[in-house]
Amino acid sequence: MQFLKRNSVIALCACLVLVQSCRNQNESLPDLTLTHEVSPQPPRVGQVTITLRATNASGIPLTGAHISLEGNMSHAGMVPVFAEATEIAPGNYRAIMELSMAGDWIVQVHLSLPDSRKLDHQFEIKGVASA
Ligand SMILES: [Cu+2]
Repeated sequence: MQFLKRNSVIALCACLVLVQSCRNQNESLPDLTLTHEVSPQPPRVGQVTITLRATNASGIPLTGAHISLEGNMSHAGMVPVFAEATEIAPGNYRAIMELSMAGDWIVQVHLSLPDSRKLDHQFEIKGVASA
């Protein structure tokens, strides 16, 4: 019995540590889901359309966010490209980004909500084909 008790105390501690590390990762916005879509697929050099959808944990659209994007290539020595997203439907944001070279791109999304909470999110557009 004593042994069981000690085990459950250890298990509880482990849980707390896990929860704590999760919280730290999402500290700024625990309640936000951001999904992205890139078209055309497969992507080509030139203009790509990036559609972002921001919702809270219950799937309610987050409206009125300001979203700016920065595209960088995976290799050094390139000038980044920038884009601003506009809200096309509640919680849906669209940006046109000009990909200037074939290869792998990394897109950083800087989102700020009307209540001034901020989130940085990053995704890749891999294998952009030459035009
Ligand atoms: Cu490049």
